[in-house]
Amino acid sequence: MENSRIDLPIGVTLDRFIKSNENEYIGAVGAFSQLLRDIALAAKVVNRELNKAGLIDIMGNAGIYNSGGDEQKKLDLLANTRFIRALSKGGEVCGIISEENESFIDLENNGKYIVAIDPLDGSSNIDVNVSVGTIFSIYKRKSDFGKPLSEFDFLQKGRDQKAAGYILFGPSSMLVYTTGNGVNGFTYEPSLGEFILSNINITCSQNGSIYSINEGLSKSIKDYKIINYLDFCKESGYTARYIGSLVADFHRNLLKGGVYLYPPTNKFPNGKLRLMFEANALAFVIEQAGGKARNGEMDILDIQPTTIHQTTPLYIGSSDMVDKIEMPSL
Ligand code: P6P
Repeated sequence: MENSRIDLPIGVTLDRFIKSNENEYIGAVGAFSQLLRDIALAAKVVNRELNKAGLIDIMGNAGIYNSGGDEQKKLDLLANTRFIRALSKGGEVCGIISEENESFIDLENNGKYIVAIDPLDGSSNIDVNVSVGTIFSIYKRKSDFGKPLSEFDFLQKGRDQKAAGYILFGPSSMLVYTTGNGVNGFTYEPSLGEFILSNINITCSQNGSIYSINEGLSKSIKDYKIINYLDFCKESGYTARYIGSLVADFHRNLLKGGVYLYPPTNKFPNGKLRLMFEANALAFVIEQAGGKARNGEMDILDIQPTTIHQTTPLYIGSSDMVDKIEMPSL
């Protein structure tokens, strides 16, 4: 589809950008625009709470565990509540799946859209004031209106996403998203309470020299292609950068070129990252920016999910770097 985007200058607000490009969202009649606004609203609320996390008792563990066995942080639960509340009130969403909830949430309304969300990824870093992020995917409902939702509505391939993106809560907070027509970034201006267009049509360089992996896992990686690739990176003098927050590592690699790897390990034989809550959204963004996202055998976006919380190996970033990872011998 030719780029139907209306070119807008740096400095316009997210609201203006969404409104000006509403024609992209076929059949949206404003519903899709409102959904994007609902996500931005929740992001502003979470941003405010993260900024004062050190001052009020919302850090640390909540003493409960999510379905993936991760100990939930108080801020995980707080962010989850904020996004679910904003999406529920907006009325455009009929169902939600969240990394923090075991099963899907049927909002029992006639909303057109389904949202998959990781409300606060990398939250183990928040207690030490390191950047964290929210990752979201938007799909169309598949079942007929008026019928109860089922897993069928949620287990959609990443290729079927209508939009996807992330919010990076960092030195400055950013919302980066795509609707399948390029990738744009909006920087949050707290004094205005607005996300402002700051990065137009972001593209990921075809190659790069930054690789992101938890090197502490090296002894538990069995795939020789990954071991060979890590040796290649070191022999090539690449830079190792690993923040431990996927959104932060992904965003740096998107802007500077690079690749993030989370291969199968002894502890996570199918990979650690969630297909529906992390990999699919970032795979949509990276492909729209000219990069690649693979699981070692196929495009992430072509994986047919079988369970809501399934995990996947993830190799994502500059296309030439991702290609090299899968080469049998370098
Ligand atoms: P490890 C955070 O828990 C996360 O999901 C990603 O944000 C991050 O890249 C990865 O896991 C870190 O995992 O095993 O290196 O601590």
